[in-house]
Amino acid sequence: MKRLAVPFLVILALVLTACGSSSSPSATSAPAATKAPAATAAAGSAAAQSGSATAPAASAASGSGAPVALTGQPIPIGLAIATTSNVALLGEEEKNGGLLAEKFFNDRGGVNGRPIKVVLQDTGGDEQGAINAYQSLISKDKVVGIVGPTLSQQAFAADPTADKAKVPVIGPSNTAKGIAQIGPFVTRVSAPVAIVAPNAVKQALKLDPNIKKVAVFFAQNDAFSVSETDTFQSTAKDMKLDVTTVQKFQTTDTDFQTQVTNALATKPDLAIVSGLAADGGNLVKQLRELGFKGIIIGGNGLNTANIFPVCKAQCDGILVAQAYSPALKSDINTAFKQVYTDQFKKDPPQFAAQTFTGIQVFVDALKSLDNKSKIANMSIDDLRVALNTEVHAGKYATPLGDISFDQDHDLIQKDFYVAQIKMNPDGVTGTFVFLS
Ligand code: 1QQ
Repeated sequence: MKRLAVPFLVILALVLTACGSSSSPSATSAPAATKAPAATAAAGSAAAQSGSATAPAASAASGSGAPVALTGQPIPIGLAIATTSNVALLGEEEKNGGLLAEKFFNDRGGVNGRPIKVVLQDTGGDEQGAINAYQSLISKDKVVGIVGPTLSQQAFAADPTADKAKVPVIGPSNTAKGIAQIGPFVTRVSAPVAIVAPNAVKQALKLDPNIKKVAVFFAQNDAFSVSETDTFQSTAKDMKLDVTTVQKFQTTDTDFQTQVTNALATKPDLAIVSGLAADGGNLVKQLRELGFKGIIIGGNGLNTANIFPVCKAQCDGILVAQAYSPALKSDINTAFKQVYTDQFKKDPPQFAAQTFTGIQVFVDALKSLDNKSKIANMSIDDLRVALNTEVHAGKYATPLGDISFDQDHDLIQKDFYVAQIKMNPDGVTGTFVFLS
């Protein structure tokens, strides 16, 4: 297979290049939901890399009732994530993990000898962009399933579209409460914040057992941030900490002087920030600039090295709970880590690992489905429905550890960690150092 797949993909790439058909309509038309000047450069560089991998799958153009594809043609799997707007600070790592999965699994024989094609569709940072991307993947590319979108805020808007069309969705980074409840075709490989986030508070208390007073900040226009702050606030109360203030902001905000000043007046020992990368990074920066010396916990929206250009040296010390550790010992994680570090010269971050895992779950489920009844003989509609059932029923050995899905088709995952950002003396580069 290895020998067959590579020339085939090369030919496919040449044909697509010659046809000039690699553009992504929703990429350009989706309005950006978030804008923050401090992150523009970083978001811009992420955007500049996008668009190269969108290739309409030649296989399934024959209408929804026809067999999904001719033998030997790649199986299209959608990847609907943000590669433009400030949300690309998070989506860029998902793109890396998702596209790497295509080659990784094709090098290992694809789906019982048939290659997959990961069809990347940019969602931009807002809800409508995600809906557009889904519609294009479902109707034009005829994907068997979708890994996406980047934000829970987008999932609540776009996943119902896939659910109605009976197209299975696996959320790579949708951690808010209620994602699996969107509908029977929606699941995720991103553990909910309710399970992941409390680990960061426990770690903060280990580092400083004298913490008593907590200032909490959250982005009120973002579903994940609202869900995460709920978890952080109840964890703090469960641990007998005093939440002295709850400060709200918007993911589009760049100036947090008012919130920070209000919070500092309550003399907190710990600050907890639930927002996205650009706003969250700027808020951390301003907390330090205005004199906050205590520990800062960043939520999942700050879980990327792409915040380094935003908060720079002031990112140092931020604690972030993790649903992935590059140090996990397993065959699949060792192999994944190897190919990732070969390509990107650093350990895989959580969002890359989760997106890789989303593609893997589809590949593994397609294989086991094909072993039971040949998928080449199925209509695309039947295949999507059967694949959804297969996804929810399976057990998977992934870079995130062993995972499966519960009776509500939500994720079951065992291992969680906490990392701390360590900035280098240059104030620009840094790493996530795993503490537990
Ligand atoms: C969500 C998240 C984001 C911070 C992931 C990028 O966890 O929206 O659910």
